[in-house]
Amino acid sequence: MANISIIGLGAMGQALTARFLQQGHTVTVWNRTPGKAGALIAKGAREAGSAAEAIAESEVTVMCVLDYPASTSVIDAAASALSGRALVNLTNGTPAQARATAERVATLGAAYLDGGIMATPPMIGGEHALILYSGSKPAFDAHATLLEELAAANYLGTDAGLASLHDLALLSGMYGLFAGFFHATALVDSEGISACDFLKLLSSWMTAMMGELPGYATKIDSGKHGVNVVSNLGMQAASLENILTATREQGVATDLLDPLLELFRKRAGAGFGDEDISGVFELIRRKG
Ligand code: FVH
Repeated sequence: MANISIIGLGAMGQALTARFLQQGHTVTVWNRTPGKAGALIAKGAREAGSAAEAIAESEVTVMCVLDYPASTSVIDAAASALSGRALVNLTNGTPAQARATAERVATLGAAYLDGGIMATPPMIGGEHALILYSGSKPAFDAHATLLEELAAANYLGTDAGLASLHDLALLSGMYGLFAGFFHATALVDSEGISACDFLKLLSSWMTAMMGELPGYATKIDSGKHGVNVVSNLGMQAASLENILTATREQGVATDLLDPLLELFRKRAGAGFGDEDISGVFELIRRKG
């Protein structure tokens, strides 16, 4: 059993603390606003009077607060306590924020692991929860068993920004899926078809289309979008034009798909209409 400190008792911090307590660990908690630890204290948590006091109680501290300005203010306030400790920051932020925090924490003599939580609070400790980590490899190796109690732990490398990069990329994929769902459902909703009824058709279609992604990924990696083309971009641009025309005719907003049609037109207009739709990637990837 380990001593662990948790900073931040929002929805996620509460779930992380509850899981560690359930596993039998000694958990010290601190939250900016007092009064949020009651249920956790009843389960055995100890409440510290400051972030520095919480950090001093344990070899490893898990921080999960709103954003990086919040986590930076905690680190500033508790700077003197960090030397020789490990800080695992599960706060959502950008790769640049994670890298800057890693540098700052290193100057304070602490090991730093950044993390991206791919789970909601009720999922913590369950089989579908995943947390991505990057930063100090020795810290990850030392605490991996403990961290695995929260969620499957996937270590991505020593660059502290990698967990955030992957986290935000996965969330981008999720929002693309949600955007497709919203647009498709609005289209059928315009004729009174319920979202729940339509979802049966849509989800099996989307699952089938997931099968296209390995082929697109291969073309993106090779830069060869003109090989093994089954459904070329020119055809798909015409099809997307139809979708948007029908969308307008049905009185539905086209906002979610307009930018995609712009990219299709641009790529086809540049002479790549016979190539695969994966070529659109060349318009959005980082140049140089
Ligand atoms: N909840 C979720 O579904 C997602 C799942 C994926 C990961 N996210 C990220 O986790 C971070 C915390 O999210 P949360 O759900 O716990 O958020 P809240 O319930 O709103 O709690 C926020 C806590 O942050 C504390 N806090 C805010 N500002 C400060 C500050 N300047 N200094 C210190 N602490 C601060 C706040 O304290 P208080 O308002 O009670 O005093 C809460 O403890 C987040 O990055 C998600 O993106 C969650």
